[in-house]
Order: sequence, then structure tokens, then C-alpha cells
Amino acid sequence: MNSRELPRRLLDRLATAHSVLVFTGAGMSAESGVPTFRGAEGIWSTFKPEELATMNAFLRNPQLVWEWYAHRRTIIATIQPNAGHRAVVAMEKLVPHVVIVTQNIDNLHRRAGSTTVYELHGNIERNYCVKCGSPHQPDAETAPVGVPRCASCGGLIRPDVVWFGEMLPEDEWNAAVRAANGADVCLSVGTSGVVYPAASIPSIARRAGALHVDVNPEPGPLSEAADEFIRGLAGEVLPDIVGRLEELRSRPNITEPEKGL
Ligand code: BJW
Ligand code: ZN
Repeated sequence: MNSRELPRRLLDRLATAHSVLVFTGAGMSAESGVPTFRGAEGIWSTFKPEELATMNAFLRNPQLVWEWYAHRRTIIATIQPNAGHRAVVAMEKLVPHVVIVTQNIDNLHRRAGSTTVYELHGNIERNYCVKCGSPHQPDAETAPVGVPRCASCGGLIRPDVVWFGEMLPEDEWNAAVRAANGADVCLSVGTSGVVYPAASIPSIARRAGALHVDVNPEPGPLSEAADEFIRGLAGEVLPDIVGRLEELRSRPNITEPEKGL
């Protein structure tokens, strides 16, 4: 049992919400053991983004970038979704439409069982050829040492993730914007909210009438812009929210959602 105070406005809106959008960042997976990017413990405190997360960095030193992603793949393959991921899966039984819009490339939302997941920055489990664009699945058994090459054209194989200066996948972005425009509640969870255009999803939802609630152990740009800020860890706050939602949804006389606050 927990005694965390949750904002009244959030509980009221969730009680009747038809559509909830959960917008997630690296903090969502932190309790699973995936490092975040920014902050004292983040990846960028050791590596510079421009040395690893740009196409120029890859072309300059494909081996370094490939090894960095291979290392992260190994971490991700050995960890599990956490209580936060499981809570948003449980929310699907309580709200007609739950959409996850994630900046994470770790596939943990799908592995946890969420059904509608839009990945704005790609997925580390996929790769493609920089020259001809063909998808490529490296074979761990027979993979040569070094950066794999495309079987059809010999081009370098890169991870299917979005680096700085690259466009977001159009279909995923359009679907995320549509979901933001139709949401009654937008929960942003575990993101510093500094990387655009992804970080504009909560403000798109809010402008369209959603209540925006930010969940993070530290305040930041998103918490300042949000209607409510819940200070705490994803793996603790999300189960609390879903627990309260279960109680609310089990009550009779649900009315239509009130929008446009
Ligand atoms: C917890 C927790 C717990 C911890 N529970 N919470 C100036 C202004 C505006 C935009 C730009 C600009 N200059 C350049 C741009 C564009 C650029 C950008 O936004 N840059 C800014 C950084 C300035 N954006 C782009 O380039 C994007 N593309 C684009 O704009 O295309 C158009 C274009 C095309 C051509 C030319 C120019 C423009 C693409 C962005 C791609 C980002 N890619 C990365 C790497 C992905 C692959 C990989 O993983 O290797 O995506 S960077 C990295 O940041 C990753 C993340 O998805 C992203 C966001 O980070 P996130 O998730 O917020 O993590 P953190 O670490 O920042 O925050 C973690 C949070 O969790 C913290 O708040 C903690 O407190 C919290 N936390 N434990 C809950 N248990
Ligand atoms: Zn190719």
C-alpha cells in the first residue's frame, strides 16, 4: 500500500479519460538498468554526443560507434522491463486507448506488453545499410569482427536509431502527433525534455486540451510547462497512479471527460 499524494486534477481526469498518452524518455528504463543520457550518471557525462550519436561520427569512426551500440545491445538484452513499464501495460485494461510515445530505443515497452508503441528515435534491435537502406540482421554466430557490411551492396551497417541532425521516422511522428491531439491526459515520464521535436509532444497534447502531468525525480523544462509535476521514480509513481485508477474505474456513474482546462 502507498500513501503518495496524487494531484486531484489528474485523478478526476483519469476517472473518465478515453485516451491517455504516455510520453517516455531514458528515465523510464533507468530502474531496469539502462543508463540515462544527461546528468552526472548519464552516458553524455563520459561520451560526447557528437562523437557517437551523429552520422559524421559514424563515418569518421564506424568501429567505435558500432562497438558502443554493441555494448548497449548487450546490456539491453540482459535486463527486464520494470514496474513502470508494467504499470502502463496494466493501464490498458482501465482506459480505452493507451498510447506510448517513446524516445527510447530499448524495446522495453513492447517487451513489457504495451500494444501501441510509437518509437520516435528508432529501435536498437534493428539495423540498416547506409548505402542502399536494406534492413540487416547481424548473425551473432557468424558476425565478422568489426562493422558488418551489407550483403547486397557492401555498404556499412548502422543501427536503426535517430541521430542528431536526422529526421524522425515520419509514420511514427505523425501517429504520435495524432495521438497527442486526441489525448485526454498526457503523462511525460523520465525525460529531460530537451531534445526536439520529440519534446514538443506534451505541449501539442496540452494545446489540444489534454491535462499534462510530468513524472520525474528532478524538475526540468517539461515539469515547468506541465499542469502538474509529480516528483518521483517512474517505477514507483506509475504503479501508484494505476492503483488509484483501478479504484476510480471500479466506481459506478462515470461521466464524460471534461476537456480544455
Ligand atoms: C528518471 C529516473 C527514474 C532518471 N524515473 N525519471 C536547438 C533547438 C532545438 C532543436 C535543436 C537545436 N539544435 C539542434 C536541434 C535539433 C536536435 C536537438 O533537439 N538538439 C537539442 C539537444 C539542442 N534534434 C535533432 O537533431 C532531431 N532531429 C531533428 O531535429 O530533425 C530535423 C533536422 C534535420 C536535419 C537538420 C536539422 C534538423 C533528432 C534527435 C535525435 C536524438 N537522438 C538520441 C540518440 C538516439 C540513439 C541512441 O540512444 O543512441 O536520442 S540523443 C538522446 O536524447 C536519445 C534520447 O531519446 C534523447 C532524449 O533524452 P531523454 O530520454 O530525455 O534522456 P535524458 O538522459 O536527457 O533524461 C533522463 C531523465 O530521466 C532526466 O530528467 C532524469 O531526471 C530522469 N530520471 N531516473 C523517472 N527512475
Ligand atoms: Zn546495402
